[in-house]
Amino acid sequence: MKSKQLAWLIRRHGIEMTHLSGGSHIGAIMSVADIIAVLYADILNFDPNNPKKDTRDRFILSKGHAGAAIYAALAESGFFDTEELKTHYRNGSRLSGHVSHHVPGVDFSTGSLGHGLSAAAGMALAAKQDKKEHKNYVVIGDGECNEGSVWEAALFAVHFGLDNLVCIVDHNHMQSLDTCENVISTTPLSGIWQSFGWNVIEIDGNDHAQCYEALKNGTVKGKPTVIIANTVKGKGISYMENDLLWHYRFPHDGWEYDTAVTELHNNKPDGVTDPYTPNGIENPVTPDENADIYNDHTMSATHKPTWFTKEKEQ
Ligand SMILES: Cc1ncc(C[n+]2csc(CCOP(=O)(O)OP(=O)(O)O)c2C)c(N)n1
Ligand SMILES: [Mg+2]
Repeated sequence: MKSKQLAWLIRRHGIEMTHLSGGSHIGAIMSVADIIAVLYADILNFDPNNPKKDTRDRFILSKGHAGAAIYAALAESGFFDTEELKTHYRNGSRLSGHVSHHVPGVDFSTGSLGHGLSAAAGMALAAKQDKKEHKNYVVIGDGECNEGSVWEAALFAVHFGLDNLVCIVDHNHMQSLDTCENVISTTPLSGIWQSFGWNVIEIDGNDHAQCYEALKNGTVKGKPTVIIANTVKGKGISYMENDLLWHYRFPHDGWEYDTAVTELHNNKPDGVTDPYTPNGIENPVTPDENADIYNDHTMSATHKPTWFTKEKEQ
C-alpha cells in the first residue's frame, strides 16, 4: 500500500476509533499519521506473519497517547484484522488507549511520556553489540521533550555512537493544555539536539516526500539522527487543526463526526475503500451558525494556561 493511502486510512480509523470509544487524542493521531504511514509503507522492515522476527526494524511510538495511529497502521499492514480496531479502549480489548506490547507488532508499551527514547537507545546499543543490522526508530512528542529522561537518553545515544537509532520528533508546537512555547520552551529545538551532538534534519512532517527522504537517506555514520518533523496538530480536519480542544475532545455525533468524515472523503486518494462509510455520509449534519467551530479553544481548556491568568492579572 502507498503511504498516502495508509495515512488516509490511519486518519479514517482514528476518527472512527475515538468516535466509538469516546477516546481522546485525535489531534495527536492526526499530526503523526503521515510519519507513521511513510514508516510502515516505505521504510520499516517487518513481517506481519512473524512479528518477533529477529531481523525486523524496531519501532516505538513513545507518544503513546496516539496509540490509535499505530494500531491502525499495524492492522492495515496485516498484523491483525482491522475489525478489531473497533474494540479500541473497550474493557477486555488488547487495544488499550495507550500503546500495549501485547499487540502483535508492538515492541514496547508506552503512554507514560519520556521513556521511548531510552528504550530505543538500549535496543540500538544491543543491536550494535550483537552485530545486528536492523535499525531502531522512535517517535516522540515535542511536549514530551520537556521530560528530563529524553535528554539523558540523548546524551547516552551520542556517547555510544548509535548511528542505528533514528528519533523523529512530532513537532506540532502543542501539548495537552497549552502550546509548548508557553509551558517550557525548547526553542530552537534543532539547535538543542545539535548541541547534544546529534545529526539533525528538519522537515515538514506532513509531507510524505520529505519524510521519506529524511528516513531513507538522512542517517550518517557515527552518530544518532533526529528528524524534527514540523507538523500540524489535528492535520487533515479543518476545524481540528491547531486547536488545542482536540487533544482531549473526541468527534461527537452530529456535525463533528459528519464534517470530519466528509472532509476526509473530499480528499480520499484513489484505490482506498473507507471501511466504515464507503460512500461518505449522504446528508451530513453541518454546523449551525452558533456552532463553536474554527475557534481557538486554548482559553476554554479545563485548566487555564498560565499565560492567560498572568494577562488577566495585569
Ligand atoms: C509522564 C507523563 N506525564 C503526563 C502525561 C499526560 N499527557 C498525555 S499527552 C500529553 C501531552 C503530550 O504532548 P506532546 O508530547 O507534544 O504530544 P502531542 O499530543 O502534541 O503529539 C501529556 C502531558 C503522560 N502521558 N505521561
Ligand atoms: Mg506536541
